[in-house]
This record gives sequence, C-alpha cells and structure tokens, in this order.
Amino acid sequence: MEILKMSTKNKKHLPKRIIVTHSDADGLTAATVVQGAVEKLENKEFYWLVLSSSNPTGTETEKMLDFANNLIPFQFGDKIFICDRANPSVEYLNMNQATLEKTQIVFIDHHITNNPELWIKRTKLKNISTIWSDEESGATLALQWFKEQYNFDEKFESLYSSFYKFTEIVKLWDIFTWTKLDKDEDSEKYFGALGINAMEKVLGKKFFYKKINENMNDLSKLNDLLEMSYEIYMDDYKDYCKISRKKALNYKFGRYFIKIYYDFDQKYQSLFSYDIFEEDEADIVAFVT
Ligand SMILES: [Mn+2]
Repeated sequence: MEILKMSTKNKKHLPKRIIVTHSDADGLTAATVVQGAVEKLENKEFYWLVLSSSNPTGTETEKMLDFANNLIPFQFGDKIFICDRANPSVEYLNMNQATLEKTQIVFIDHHITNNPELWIKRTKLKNISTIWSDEESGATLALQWFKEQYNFDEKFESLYSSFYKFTEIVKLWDIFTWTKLDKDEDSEKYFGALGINAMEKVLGKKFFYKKINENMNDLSKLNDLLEMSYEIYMDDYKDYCKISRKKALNYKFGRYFIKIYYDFDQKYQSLFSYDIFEEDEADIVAFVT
C-alpha cells in the first residue's frame, strides 16, 4: 500500500476526502479524476488521503479503510471513494456499520466479480452509491460518475474535456481493447494505450500520479514523457523477454496447453501474455510470484 497524498495534520479537523484505489494506470487515473473533480466542483478545503495498492483484493481494500480510519477516525461529512478495486466484504461493511454510516461511500469499478448486484443488497449500509460496467474502465467510470452528478455545472465542462481523451486511452489499455486497433490507422490511440502503461511502469506509481495531477488541465503536456517512457519500457521488455521467454514450464490440462512462469517481472506480465497468445503458443499463461 502506498500513500499518494496526505494533508498535513493542521487540516485534520476538516471534512475528509478519502480515495482508495488500484495502483495501476487505470486506478491512478481514476483517483486523479476524483481528486480533480472534487477540488474543482466542491470547491472547499478538505483533509485529503489518497491510498493505492497493487493488491486488488477485497481484504486489502478493508485494510486500506482501516488504515484511513485509524489515522483520523471517520466523521460525519467525510466521503470515501473506492476505485478500480474489489469492494469490502458484506461482513466487513455490516460489522463496521456504525463507523462507516457517518460517511458517504462511492464505489467505482468495472471488474466482473465486484458487480454491486452481487453484494449491495446484503449490506445494511444505505450510504453507498455505485457505478459499475464491465465495458468501461475505472478511469472512464470515475469521469462518468461526476458527469451524472454535475452535468449542469458549468465548471464541469472544462474538466470533462481535459480528462475525456486521456481516460479513453487509459481504458483502451486497461480492458485490452487496444489489441483490436490498427497500428497504422489508429496510431495515436494504439501507442497512447501502450505508452500509458509504460509511463506508469517506468515512472512508478507515485510519480505517475504526481505528474498526471500536475497536468490535469492539459494532459497533452505529458506526450513527451509518454513517448520517452514507451521507448525505455519497450527496450527493456525486449531484453527481458529474450532471456525469460524460454523459462516456461509446459503442461497439458485436458485440451488446454498451459505455460507457467515463476518470478516473471510483474511489470511485463500483461504485455507478455498477450504476445504469447498472439503467437498461439499457449491457451493459458500463469505467473507464479
Ligand atoms: Mn481497471
């Protein structure tokens, strides 16, 4: 778990805005959309706490909420945004009902296992709003959620236009629809999607978050950084694959051909498994770390 933003102690009497998110490009962009939108549209001073984790499980989400509440206990007027990651379990929500009821919770996600229809009716909490679609990404859903709330606010228009293109490209990467694009015809989108992933991996989570936050009014300023990251990442990726690709353990399970890799660097896993499928070398790729 990383702390991406934390206000100073002298602000702890203020209402809190807490974001817990996934620490990939999608989760970090979703958190930036939330932070940018709240700052512009609510236009008040808040105590900010932004946490991210690469562990996407519900148990980890619960740990992040516990961390936030232990730091400064939740109070009436606080808002919690859970982005691009699993919901806390119904048992956790009900057990902590008295504490969580003081807040407003916004759940923004697109993973099929977290569909609110699967869990929300079983919780006693009445203060959870949700937006979910498996055809979107965390980043695009975050923008959509604010659009639904602030559609008629004139301040929202500039915010929407500065985030729209960037979040769409993040989505292309995150739900892997970039693989359906034509490299030459859609080159801006194609390399944008790969570049966003590269930028998160090359810069690291904290610096990626910092950079998109600093430039949220004009994200095209990040183009140079994006191209540079892409070049570095792809060079490293090629070198890494030359050595690691042969280290697979091959299995057959029924009619499926499975490749298992031990200790394969996490930052190349998505792209690497895509390459394996493209070349039809396996039906299933598994990484054990
Ligand atoms: Mn995502």
